[in-house]
Amino acid sequence: MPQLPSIVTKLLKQHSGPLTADLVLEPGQFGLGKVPKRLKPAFTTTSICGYCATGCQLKLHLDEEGRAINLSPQAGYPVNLGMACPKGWQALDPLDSADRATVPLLRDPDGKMVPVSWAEALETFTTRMKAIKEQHGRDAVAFLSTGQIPFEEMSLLGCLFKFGMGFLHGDANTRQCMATAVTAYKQSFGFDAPPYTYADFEESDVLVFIGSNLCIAHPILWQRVMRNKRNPKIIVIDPRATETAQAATQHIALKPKGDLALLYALAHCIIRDGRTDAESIARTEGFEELAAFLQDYSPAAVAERTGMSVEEIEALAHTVSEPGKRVSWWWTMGVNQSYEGVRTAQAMINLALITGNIGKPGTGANSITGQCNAMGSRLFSNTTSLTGGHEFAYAEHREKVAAGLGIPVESIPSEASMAYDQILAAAEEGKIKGLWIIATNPFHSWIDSGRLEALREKLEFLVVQDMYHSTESARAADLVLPAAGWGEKDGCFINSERRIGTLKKVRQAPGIALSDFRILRLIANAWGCGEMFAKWTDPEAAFRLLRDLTKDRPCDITGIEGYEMIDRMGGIQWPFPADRGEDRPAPGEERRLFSDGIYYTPSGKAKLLFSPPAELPEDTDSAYPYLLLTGRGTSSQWHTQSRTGKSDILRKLYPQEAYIEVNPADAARLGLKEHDPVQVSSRRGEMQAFVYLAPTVKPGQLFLPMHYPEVNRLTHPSFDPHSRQPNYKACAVALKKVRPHG
Ligand SMILES: Nc1nc2c(c(=O)[nH]1)N[C@H]1C(S)=C(S)[C@@H](COP(=O)(O)OP(=O)(O)OC[C@H]3O[C@@H](n4cnc5c(=O)[nH]c(N)nc54)[C@H](O)[C@@H]3O)O[C@H]1N2
Ligand SMILES: Nc1nc2c(c(=O)[nH]1)N[C@H]1C(S)=C(S)[C@@H](COP(=O)(O)OP(=O)(O)OC[C@H]3O[C@@H](n4cnc5c(=O)[nH]c(N)nc54)[C@H](O)[C@@H]3O)O[C@H]1N2
Ligand code: SF4
Ligand SMILES: [Mo]
Repeated sequence: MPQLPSIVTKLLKQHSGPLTADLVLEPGQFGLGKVPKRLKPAFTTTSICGYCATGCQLKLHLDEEGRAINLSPQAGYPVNLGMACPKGWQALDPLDSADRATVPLLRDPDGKMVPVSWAEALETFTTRMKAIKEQHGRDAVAFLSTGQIPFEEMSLLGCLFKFGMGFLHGDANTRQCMATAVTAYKQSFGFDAPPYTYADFEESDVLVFIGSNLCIAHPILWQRVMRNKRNPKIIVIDPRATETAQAATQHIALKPKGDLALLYALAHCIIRDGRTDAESIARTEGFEELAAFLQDYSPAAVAERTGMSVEEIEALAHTVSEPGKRVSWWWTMGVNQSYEGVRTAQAMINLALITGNIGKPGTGANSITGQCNAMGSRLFSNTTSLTGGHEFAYAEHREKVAAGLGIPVESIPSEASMAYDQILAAAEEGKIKGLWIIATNPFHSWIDSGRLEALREKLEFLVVQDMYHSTESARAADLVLPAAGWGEKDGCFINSERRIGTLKKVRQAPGIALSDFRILRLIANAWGCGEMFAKWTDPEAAFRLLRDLTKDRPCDITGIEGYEMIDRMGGIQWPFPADRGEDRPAPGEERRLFSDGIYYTPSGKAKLLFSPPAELPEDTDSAYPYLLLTGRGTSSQWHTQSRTGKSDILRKLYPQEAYIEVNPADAARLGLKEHDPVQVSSRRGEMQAFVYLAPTVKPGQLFLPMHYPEVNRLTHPSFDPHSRQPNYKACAVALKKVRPHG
C-alpha cells in the first residue's frame, strides 16, 4: 500500500470498519461549482442513498477533517449512471437540523422530557422492559422497526430482541409497504425473490406499470425506462393521470381496485386465444385450475368493475401477449396496499408465467421496492422470516442459524410473530405493554392513526429510537434514544434489483447520539446477554456472520469477501454463492432470476394462485361520497417528512400545507375554488387541506399525499388477508368547504 498522508490515517481511525477501501484518493474531483479554498474537498468516498430502494450511489466529497461537505451522483455506478433525484442531492441537509435527538430523553413524573446519560437510559430501558416481561410474560413487549437502516443493524435488533432478550413479537414498516410482494413471491416462487434487474427497464418491448408512479417515487428508474431504445409501449394503469401516466404511451384510468378483475380478464383472453407459452407453463403448477377459474372473467364480465370497455380490455390482452415481444409487469403501492394485493400481484405473476415472460431480458413480474433497505429487511430482520432467508418454523433452519451465530438453538423461537396490526390491536387490549419503535414513525404513517393516540395511554413504556426528537412518535415516547442517521454510520443496503451496496460514515453524529448498531450492542450488555453478540463487534463483522448464514439459501452471498469487494464490483446482486464454479456471475454482470425455469418451491415449479375479487372494504355512500386515494406527492417529499422537511432546498419544492387534489367538476358542484380551505372527513377522523384543482383525478375520487400528518386519521383499517398489509389507498370520505369565521 502506498504511503498515506496523515489526514487519511486520521480518517481511517474515524471510520469503524476496515477502511483502506472506503476512501479513494481523488484530488480535484468535486466539480460542484466553486468550493471555498478552506473547504476544498481532499478526498471522496461513496455511499448508497438512504431514501428510496432505487439504490443510487452518491459520491461524497470530504473536507480535510474527513467530514462530508458535498456530494454528487456517482457516474460509474450501474444503478444510477451519474443521476440522482432532489432527495439524493440534498441527502446531507437533514443531518444538521436543530431538532436532532442529541441525548437520550426520559419522561419525568411531570410528563416533561429530560436529558439523561446513556447509563441512565440503558438502565431505565432494561429495568422497565424486564419488569413488564416478569409481570406479563414474553408476549407483552414488541418492536416496530424499519426498512431504512443497514441490514446488519436490522439483524442485530431482531436477534437481540428474540434470541437475547427472549421476546417474540416484532414487525416493521415493511408491513406497510412490501408485505404483499413478499407473500406473493413466497407463495408463487417458493422464496421472496424479485426476479429482475434494472437493465430490464431498457430491454423490454412492453412495460406495464400497475399502481406505480415511477416519475415521482423512483425518478431515476424512470430515467432507466427512458433509455430503452426498443421504442417500447409503456402502459400505466392507475386511477389517476399521474406524472408517469402522462409520460407513458398509454394510460388506463382503471376504477380503483379494478386491478384483479382486469388481470383475470387479460389471462382469460390470452388462454382463450391460445397465446400462451407451453414451455413456460410446463414449469408451473395449477394451470388447469387457473384456466377453469378464468372462464368467468371474460372482458364483458369485468367491464363494469374495471371501468373499461370490452374493446379496451381485448386490445390490452393482445398487447401483453404478442409473440416475440418482451413484456414486463411492474407494480408498487397501488397493488401492495390493498385488501387483495397478494392475489393482484399473483395475477401479474401468473400472466408472466403463462406467456413465458420470465427469466429473459426485458420480462418479469416485478415488484419495485420502496425504502432503501426494504429488501435487506426482507432477508435479515427476523420479523416475518428468520434471518438470512430462513423460516422460524423449520427446525433445520433454526439449527443452522443457531450454529452460525454460536447461540443455543433453544433461544430461537419456532413460532411466528404477530403482524403489525395484530401487535397494535394487542396493545389496544392492554396485552402489549412495552413497545420499542426504531426508525419508523407510525403515529403519522400507520393506517387509522388516531387509534395510536388512544393506544398510547394503554402502554406502560414506549421507547422511540430515532434521529429526531420531534417526530409524532418520538413526542409520544417515554424514552427517546438518539440515533445516528445515514451518513453517520457504516453498513449495507439491498436495492430493488437485489443489489447489495455499502454506506459509509462521513459525519460525526451530533451530541452523544450513537449508531443503532452501537445502541443495540449497549442494550445487549445492559440486558445481560452481551456474550451472545460478542462476535458482532462492528457492522462488517456482522456482515460476515450474516453472509455465512445465507449459504445454500436462494439469497446465498457467500462469495462476497467483504465491503471492499462490494464497492469494487459496483454493488453485488444476490445470489452470489462462493462455490458455484462456472455459474458464478462475473463482476459487473447484471442478473435476473429463473433463466433456468427452476423455482424455489419443493417441486421446482412456480405456483399459479388465484381467488375471486372481493368487495371494497369501505365503499362510498351518500354520507361519504368520495373515494380517497393516498400516496406520494412529490419527488422532494419523503414519507412523514422527518428528514426531507429539514432541507431548505427541498422545502421550496413542494406545498408546505396539506392539499387535496379535486376534480374541477366536483369542485364546481361544491362551489370550491383553487386553494379554498376544505374539511375532509371519514368515519374515523377529519383534517383540513387546501383545494388543488386536478383534472388528473377522476370525478368522485380525491387524492391526498401521505406526507401530511393528519392523512392517516382518515384511512380505513382493512388488510390483505394473506400479507396483512394495510389498505391505504381506498376509503370513503366527505368533503366540505370550511366557512370563514364571522
Ligand atoms: N419522493 C418519494 N419517493 C418515494 C417515497 C416517498 O415517500 N417519496 N417512498 C418510497 C416508498 S417506501 C415506496 S413504498 C414507494 C411507493 O411508490 P408508488 O407506489 O409508486 O407510490 P404511491 O404514490 O404510494 O402509489 C402509486 C400509485 O398507486 C395508485 N393507486 C391507488 N389506488 C390504486 C388502484 O386501486 N389500482 C392501481 N392500479 N393504482 C392505484 C395511486 O394513484 C398512485 O399514483 O415510493 C418510494 N419512493
Ligand atoms: N396514507 C398512506 N400512508 C402510508 C403510505 C401511503 O401510501 N398512504 N405508505 C406507507 C409506506 S409504503 C411506508 S414505507 C410508510 C413509511 O412510514 P414511516 O416509516 O413511519 O416513515 P418515515 O418518515 O420514513 O419514518 C422513518 C423514521 O426513521 C427515522 N430515521 C431515519 N434514519 C434513521 C436511522 O438510521 N436510525 C434511526 N433510529 N432512525 C432513523 C426518521 O427520522 C423517521 O422518523 O408509510 C406508510 N403510510
Ligand atoms: S432515486 Fe431514490 S436512491 Fe436515487 S437519489 Fe433519489 S431517493 Fe436516492
Ligand atoms: Mo414504502
